[in-house]
Amino acid sequence: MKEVKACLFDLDGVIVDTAKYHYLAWKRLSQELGFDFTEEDNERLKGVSRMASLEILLSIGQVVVSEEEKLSMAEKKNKWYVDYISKLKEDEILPGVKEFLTLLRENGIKVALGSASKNSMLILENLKLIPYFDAIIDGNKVSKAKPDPEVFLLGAKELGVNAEECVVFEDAEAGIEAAKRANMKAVGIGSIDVLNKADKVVPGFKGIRLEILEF
Ligand code: B16
Ligand code: MG
Repeated sequence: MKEVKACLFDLDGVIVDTAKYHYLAWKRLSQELGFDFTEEDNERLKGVSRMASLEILLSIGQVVVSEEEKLSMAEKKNKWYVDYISKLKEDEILPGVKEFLTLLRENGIKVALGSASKNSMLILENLKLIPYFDAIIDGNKVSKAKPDPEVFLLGAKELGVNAEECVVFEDAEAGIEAAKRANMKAVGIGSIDVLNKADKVVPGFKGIRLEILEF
């Protein structure tokens, strides 16, 4: 491939495991609605936008509500979620992430966030990671959810690089698809069984070197 000029990172599941806090908040909502929501069910919400996640949750519980009620449920869940992530500390950054971000900076490779979350600024602030990013693209800036490539294309645009010069790090299938549709290389963080459409898959960032960017 062309020389790599930028790396784009998903947030939840790549930089920090916020999925557990999403789970606790969705579970609380399901209990209020009178059904159970399991950790296995929660897998279906990874990388999915807030409103789409609510739709999945309601379908699991076979609950039918008006659009207005959906908005107030999503707001309620978000308040509980924000309570959790307000307490996030730097030690929750996933192993090796900070070291890899530092390595990229030292080698002149630009860094952007490409997340579906509308809470990404709060999370990055609490993790003290803002200075590591040259651009932050999140759920507040895009209208189309992954697997649409919008979030990553906007990232490349804000960084002033071409899509073919970007590598995306993602933990969700929809995110890998978004990267491929954007004409970028995709590194899956997690298991090859789930992320088999990625160009490479690694379990995490611990010990990762710049060679990961060679394709
Ligand atoms: P919020 P990512 C995604 O983050 C999460 O994986 C997904 O579970 C969540 O519903 C979505 O953000 C929206 O988050 O409710 O905070 O706006 O993986 O794209 O970084
Ligand atoms: Mg993710």
